[in-house]
Amino acid sequence: MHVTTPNLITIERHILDQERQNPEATGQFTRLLYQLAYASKVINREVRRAGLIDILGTTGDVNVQGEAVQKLDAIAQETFFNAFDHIGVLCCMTSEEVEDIINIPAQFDLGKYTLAFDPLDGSSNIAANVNIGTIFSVHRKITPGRDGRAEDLLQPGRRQVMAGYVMYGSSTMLVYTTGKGVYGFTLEPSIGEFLLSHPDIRVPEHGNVFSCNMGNYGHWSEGTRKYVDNLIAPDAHPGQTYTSRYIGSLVADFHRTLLYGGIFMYPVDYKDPKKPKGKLRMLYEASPMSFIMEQAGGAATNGIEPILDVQPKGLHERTALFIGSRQEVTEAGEFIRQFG
Ligand code: P6P
Repeated sequence: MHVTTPNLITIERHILDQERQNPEATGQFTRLLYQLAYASKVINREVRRAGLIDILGTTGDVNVQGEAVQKLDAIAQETFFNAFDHIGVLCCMTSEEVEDIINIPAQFDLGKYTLAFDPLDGSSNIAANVNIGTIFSVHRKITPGRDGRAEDLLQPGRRQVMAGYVMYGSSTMLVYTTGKGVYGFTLEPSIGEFLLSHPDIRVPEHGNVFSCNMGNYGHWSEGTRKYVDNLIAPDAHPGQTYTSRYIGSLVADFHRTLLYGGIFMYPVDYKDPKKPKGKLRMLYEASPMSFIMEQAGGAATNGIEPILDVQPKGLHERTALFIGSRQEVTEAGEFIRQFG
């Protein structure tokens, strides 16, 4: 009996198909994506067995954000660095876990791309077995000379050439865009391959889920508070009611918003009116997620302007983020424009 295997499209086959469609491709992108898939599988293995061997808990170190470094963070950071330092595709990197720009070791070739990444976002949720994720963003080098500089990383998100994330949840998914749509791959553990499961993801024009940490409501701007009040007011949206979902892990909250629609927001916090601050980091959280969301037909702003148009000034600068279905993000912006 002839056994037919379903037409499985691995991420490697997808990447090669994309390369074939790009006449000036040099293969650097392909190598980068291959390594992203490889590093994700290694981190996935560590996340899956974290509960079984003693790698939960913290290393005792504190990262540049002042957050306790979870052991899995450290493993994920090392895994990413070791996956990319030698492939001759990057000129420099930046990571949530490392204060300064990460240079490519002298013994390795330099390439024409930069990589910004959060090796394990949402790690404060690890012990509770909540979905966590890896986020990455790629730009082309723009400064002269071979060595990467901060200016190569500090580019508006509109210039990204690739962005994506890996979510370690009930299944492990890798979602990415290179500016030609958004593709989702699900890891088939028995063969160790990411298989195309979500070709051309599109976010609904409107969704009835809003996602934010209501514990911060008292520190938001008047416009943000009025927007949320309006979402839950009984007669504000005839014929539709909004429901609230908040996981507290960006990749998980974002992934649900991408697939189901609605809005995820982490507004500016005015606890200290003289020093309003965002929480999410621009280079390796807001910018890549905004590239993906716009590619899927959605929108992403800081409440005032598109995230992708903002010129970053610091490797770890933070921002407000309103991201999701075009209808909800636009409405939030209208309240903030009107009420501040
Ligand atoms: P809060 C995780 O630490 C993170 O950076 C994002 O993954 C998440 O969206 C946010 O912080 C959650 O912040 O203040 O609601 O716990």
